[in-house]
Amino acid sequence: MADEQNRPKDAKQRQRDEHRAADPESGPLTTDQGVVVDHTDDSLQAGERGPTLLEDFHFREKITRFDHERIPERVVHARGAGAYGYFEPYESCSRFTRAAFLQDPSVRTPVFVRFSTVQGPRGSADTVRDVRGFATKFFTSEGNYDLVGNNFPVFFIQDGIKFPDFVHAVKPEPHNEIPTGASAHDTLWDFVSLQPETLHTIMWLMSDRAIPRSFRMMQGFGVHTFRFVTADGHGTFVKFHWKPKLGVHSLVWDEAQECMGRDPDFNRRDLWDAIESGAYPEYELGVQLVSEEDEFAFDFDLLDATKIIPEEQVPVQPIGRMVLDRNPDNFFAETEQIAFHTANIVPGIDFTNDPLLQARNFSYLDTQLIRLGGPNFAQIPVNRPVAPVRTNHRDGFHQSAIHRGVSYTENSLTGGCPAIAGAGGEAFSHYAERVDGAKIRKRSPSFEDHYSQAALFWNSMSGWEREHIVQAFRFELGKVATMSVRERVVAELANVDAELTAAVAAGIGVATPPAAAGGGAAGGGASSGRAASPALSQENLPGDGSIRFRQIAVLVTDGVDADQIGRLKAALGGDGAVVEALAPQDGTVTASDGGDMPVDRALPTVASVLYDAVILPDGPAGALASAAEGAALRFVRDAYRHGKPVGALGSGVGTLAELEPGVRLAADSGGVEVDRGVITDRSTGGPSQEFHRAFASAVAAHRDRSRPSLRG
Ligand code: HDD
Repeated sequence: MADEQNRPKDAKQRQRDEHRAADPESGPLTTDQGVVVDHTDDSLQAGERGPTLLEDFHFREKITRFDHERIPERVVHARGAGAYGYFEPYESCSRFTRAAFLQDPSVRTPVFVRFSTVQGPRGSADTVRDVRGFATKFFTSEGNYDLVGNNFPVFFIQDGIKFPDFVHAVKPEPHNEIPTGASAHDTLWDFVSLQPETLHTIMWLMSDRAIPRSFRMMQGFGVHTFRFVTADGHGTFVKFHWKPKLGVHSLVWDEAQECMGRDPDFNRRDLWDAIESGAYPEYELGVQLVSEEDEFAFDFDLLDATKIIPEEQVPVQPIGRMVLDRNPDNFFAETEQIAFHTANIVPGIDFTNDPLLQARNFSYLDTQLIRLGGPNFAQIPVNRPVAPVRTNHRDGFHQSAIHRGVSYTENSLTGGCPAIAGAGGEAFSHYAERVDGAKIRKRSPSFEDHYSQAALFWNSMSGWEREHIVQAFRFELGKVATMSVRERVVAELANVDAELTAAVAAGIGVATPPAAAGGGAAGGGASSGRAASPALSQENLPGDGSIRFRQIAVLVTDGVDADQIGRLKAALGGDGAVVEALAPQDGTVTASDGGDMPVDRALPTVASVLYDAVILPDGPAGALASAAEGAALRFVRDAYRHGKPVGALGSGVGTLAELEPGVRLAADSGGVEVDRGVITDRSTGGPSQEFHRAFASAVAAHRDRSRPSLRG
């Protein structure tokens, strides 16, 4: 926080200063009217044991204000967490867009990003299986630009008119409001089974992409094909990609489920704490560009939001980076009241006729009107553009501007102001796309293929990713009570891949249907063509090798070598990781030299699922196992079976074998050994540089995929 005060402020931060409420330390408690209050713990009453008096304006105001604290939560994406930061382009993008914030590498544009889950209410757990929202508001010099994306590049439906149907299906069942934050129930899968267009995105939902380890470790996508427009009016189709510097990493389902109980705020806390500690999340913005001449060069329609443009076909060009470096001051004022709108665009960026996008362009404004209680929500500090605002809009609920002068165009009384800029120059002008056609309510035939890209995704997955997808389908469909729904979903899967279908069917008590001829491929579903896009596999998104703000547990007990713990903390902490000493109880442990060593946390208050890796340091072998009464044992076993890096030093290697008898240890070579993410060094004194390097690179790689327990 001290750092925050010292850093130079951008235009948005300076604007926030203007709106910050009076500092509580600057004087005594007052009413909303500024009247100083003498006492706030007893209401005004007639006599010591008498009734409360209506004239107690402080009491009435206090209770009324409390009664009115809640506003409607977002109908979707209710649970979220956000942060401020900045975006800077690598170089001028003037060749394909005139957008001012994409011109000058020396200009930083302030941003606010809100990450979210979709299905659950505001109080639901973070680590549910769900799409994650990734919405960015750029406070550009030409007005606010909102890129309201997700961590999947595709969406469940093709036309926004189906959005209420989809959301009603995925939300909890209407009669009992179960399940919270989960898609594993009949209505969602009934919808899926009847709407083949959902299938591609369902493949993403069943993959580990739907349970990210951290908002700092997931991609973001604009999903739709948008349009870049140059200063001379030339248009280029564009898809937006955010790529996290730390790589794309996920939880495994077992961990995700346990996290919901151990820390329902797992992702929110990670984002907050990382920023507080100075480990600022960073993402690279990339674009896929398609010239207008190539609009029909693909075997899918660019306007169909259930399709990606494979990166192997159109490479992603990096154009800039975004860093999130400030937490909000107040969750409600900022993260809850931020209002995104897909139609908030700036000169140089425009829409396409994607029917999903067109519907969104109506829905987001409409939803803010009800959620934020009227049309003046752009005046709420978090939403205010840093560009000047001069409109003829007036009045309405919660008007906070004191407008002067007349409010119509044209006028002669205020000198014709605000002036009309006219076409060209700084004004936004809509891209002059030629459109003509009959009014019809009909899906374009070019949107018809629902299977090829579902299969492309499946074909692009590594072995472990496929196993996790099969397990996810089995879990979700196994929760569906209606057998005919299970059967219909499996019949749909038969259009994607025969192996996938058989594996899912076998787990949910459904007969494997005959292989479908879907996608034009006889016998094996659309996957038989075996087209693959390596860019889709998380295996190929390792990140920059950094372990910034990764959480590493060191299990300690009496007799531990305190100097070794200090060296571990220095070495891994030097890489940006958080290293915590966990002991059976809080306070201190007695180190081998007889001194007290502080403990960071008591083992029973935490769990392996909250850490990325664990180390068993040198110390009396077995002491930890007996002293921790099972907490250490469970910690190490969970870490091991979840494929996390496990390190052991000196006699800690013996403790590891005692706690997890299933562990495979390499033969003692007298130095550092690495076997499937288990890094050991039986010599005393360490950690050596070699151990440090091997352990840090295992943490950066996130997980060893070959552990038998992870293979299902
Ligand atoms: Fe949406 C919120 C992303 C389709 C209607 N959506 C919302 C948020 C994100 C997305 C990230 C949360 C914004 C925030 O943090 O405040 N939505 C998407 C993506 C879509 C998509 C990537 C498909 C490509 N959405 C979509 C459709 C409709 C909506 C088709 C309606 C026709 N979405 C909404 C909404 C929400 C919303 C009801 C709820 C709260 C809000 O807008 O501000 O208007």
